[in-house]
Amino acid sequence: MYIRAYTPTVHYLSPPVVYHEALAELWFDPKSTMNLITGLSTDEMPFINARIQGALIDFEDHVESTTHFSGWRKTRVRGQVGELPIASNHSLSMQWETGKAVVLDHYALHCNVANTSCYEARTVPVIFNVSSNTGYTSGGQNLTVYGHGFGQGNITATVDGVNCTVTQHQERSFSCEVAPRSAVSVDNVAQPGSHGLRRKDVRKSGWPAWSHLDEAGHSEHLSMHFEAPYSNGDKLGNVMSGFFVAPKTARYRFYMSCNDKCILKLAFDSTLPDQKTELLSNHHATGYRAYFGSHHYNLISQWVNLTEGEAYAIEGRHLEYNGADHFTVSVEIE
Ligand SMILES: [Ca+2]
Repeated sequence: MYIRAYTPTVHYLSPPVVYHEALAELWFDPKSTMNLITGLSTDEMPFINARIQGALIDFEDHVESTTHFSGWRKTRVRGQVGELPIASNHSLSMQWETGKAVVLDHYALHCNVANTSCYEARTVPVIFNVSSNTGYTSGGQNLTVYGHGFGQGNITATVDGVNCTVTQHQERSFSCEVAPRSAVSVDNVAQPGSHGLRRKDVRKSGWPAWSHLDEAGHSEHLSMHFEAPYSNGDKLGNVMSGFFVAPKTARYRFYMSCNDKCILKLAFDSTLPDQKTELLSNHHATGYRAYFGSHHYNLISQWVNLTEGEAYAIEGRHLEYNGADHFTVSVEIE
């Protein structure tokens, strides 16, 4: 096979679904191109830029003129997503002095279960804050929602299942009027909501333990897929929790990889989110997204029967001592 030594390749964006100000990692291979790069000024990067559709990814805090990317292997760079129009399908690009990188769509392209919608990157609106967390059953309250991505309109808003009629919208906020509700909202019950998982980021000064993951007072983040940020530090842990909504009534099995240790739990009964069963437990460091080849590790679950539209509580727990770290969970539909 003929391989173009000076054509870098882009593998994928992780996560592929992003929102304004989200951090994302672009995985690529510079091939031999780094060998051609000399004499960069201090405000330059080894590559010229990377974009999601037309919009630049901001690498200012993550890449310097002296940053080295090893060739002929998959490497990555972390950046912040800028002001992007909301769209279900954006393309990725990465510009080098030698030209544009080739985007490898057998890695980069993601599709829905029906294979009717595919994308290299998808942008979604994000909510950062709402003007009130409480209201009245009589309705009529005017609510302002702050975030990004509301400029295009076409917004359907509900508050605890009740319609909220949008009265005005702009890029960073929209307002809506809450309809009456027949009863007071139920409190302290886990409820499947919008896309993504809650990621609790636990940092310790000493070696982390499983019990530390249940302590209060750690930062929380929205994760758009079941993967912790790659190479995120030492002496840390992650708890990733949310609901898996089965897209079809079928058998599913889950895959897990991590460095250093990880556990995956699933509630087989969608009405009992607190009763989770341990699906996978791995106490060995694996390669990044490396589910295969380590047959003595517990990385692939048994098949489980799940029902279309049901939301099953799922939770991943991860510990990192030092050195490399990563944590990924994937799913297969039979
Ligand atoms: Ca490690």
